[in-house]
Amino acid sequence: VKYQFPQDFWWGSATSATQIEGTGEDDGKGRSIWDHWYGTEPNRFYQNIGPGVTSDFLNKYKEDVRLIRDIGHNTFRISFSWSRLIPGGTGEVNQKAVDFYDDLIDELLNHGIEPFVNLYHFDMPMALQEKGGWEARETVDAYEAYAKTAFKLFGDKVSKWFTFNEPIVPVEGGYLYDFHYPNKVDAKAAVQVAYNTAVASAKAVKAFHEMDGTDGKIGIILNLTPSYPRSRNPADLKASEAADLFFNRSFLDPSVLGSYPEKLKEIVKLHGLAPTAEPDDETLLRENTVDILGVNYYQPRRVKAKEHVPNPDGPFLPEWYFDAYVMPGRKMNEYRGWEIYEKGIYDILINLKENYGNIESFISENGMGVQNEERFIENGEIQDDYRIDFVKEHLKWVHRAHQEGANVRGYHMWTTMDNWSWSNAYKNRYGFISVDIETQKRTIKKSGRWIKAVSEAHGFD
Ligand code: BGP
Repeated sequence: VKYQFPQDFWWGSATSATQIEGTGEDDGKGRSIWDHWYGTEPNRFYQNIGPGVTSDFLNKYKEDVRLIRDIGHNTFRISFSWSRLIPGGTGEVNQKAVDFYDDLIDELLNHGIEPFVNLYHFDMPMALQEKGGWEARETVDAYEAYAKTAFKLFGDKVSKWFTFNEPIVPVEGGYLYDFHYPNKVDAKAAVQVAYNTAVASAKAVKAFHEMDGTDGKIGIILNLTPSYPRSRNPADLKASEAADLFFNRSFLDPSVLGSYPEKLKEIVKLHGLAPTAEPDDETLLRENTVDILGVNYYQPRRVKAKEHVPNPDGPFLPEWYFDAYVMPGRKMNEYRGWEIYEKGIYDILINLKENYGNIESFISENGMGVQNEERFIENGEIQDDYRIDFVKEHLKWVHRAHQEGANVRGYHMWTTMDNWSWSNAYKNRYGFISVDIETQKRTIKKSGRWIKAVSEAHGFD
């Protein structure tokens, strides 16, 4: 085997509750912001199709666990739906949800698959959103209580926990660029939301480490979009550094190093955006950094100096500091409009090695959404060679980073089986396993057979 990975490398894929479970009837789930947004307000997204039934994991999980075993996974990421477990956001626990997650975890363990559990994947309980969501400090307390409940219920079976998936995305989507509920444009709120999320994460880390008899690990999952300047000109370099501060280091530094970059604090202060904090927060953040980091990597960010000075009377956006652009001639996933730059994954891992204490990490998402994959069916199987190539080319760079000493422990693709997506519904399909949304029939794609062979050989040629 030319590209050999360690015997204990984690091979798997990732999912999230809202995207796979389906709401379920009579199961006591409270509403999340997604149920609300798609259920009661028209929104501007793809055909206005909400998460409703999606891939019906709630009912199909036993069959799905067998399929996950059939594609050779030794690990698999789920998220808990906060509003399923605690319908009101705080208070009473929903026993049906406990039974569901408990049985799912048992099922995975019985099939030799280690569950990775993420506590929050974009899905704020509506009951808490109505009281301000992440803008409100009470939500931090509610989240801490939720995390403790989850650890208490499942801490004896689950040993890999994650506090958040891509916490910068709800900041951008909900408070800057209008693609998540509550879809405002308000930089002051955005900074407060980011800050409260980081504090909530540190509180969960602290609670986990203080729990009796746990030998598990707790981490955070960040979407890192490495910033590449157009040139070595000081203005381009500065612009690129700013983008990195806003979109990567805003969570990477507090989560892994325990403090915010000074330059980011300066910018935030300069614009009068400093968040409201509590006196103990600084110590809390410093003392409760994560054990492990999940890296979601989809695309790089190409950055150049601003060509036009922004209007100082307009609302503040990070783009006051840089222009993003698409580099001509680059490989693109045209379905999503994202550049494909495989070396980015290596640059991230080397950066973690050199500047973040070589923290234990894994690739927690990387993948390729493609439209109308039925086109590629031959002998009843989707021939997704493009996905195999995509994963392989990224894995080659992961391999190289590992060879050079990066502490990377695994690779999870987005996603296991085709599912609903936040703003594109079912348009782009990402799975190793296809799902016919009408009939709920599952079929393993060629890439599913391929990843099984890779995990069995611990690598590929
Ligand atoms: C990540 C999210 C996933 C998933 C993925 C694919 O940012 O963590 O939940 O949706 O992106 O992106 P999309 O579904 O928007 O094409």
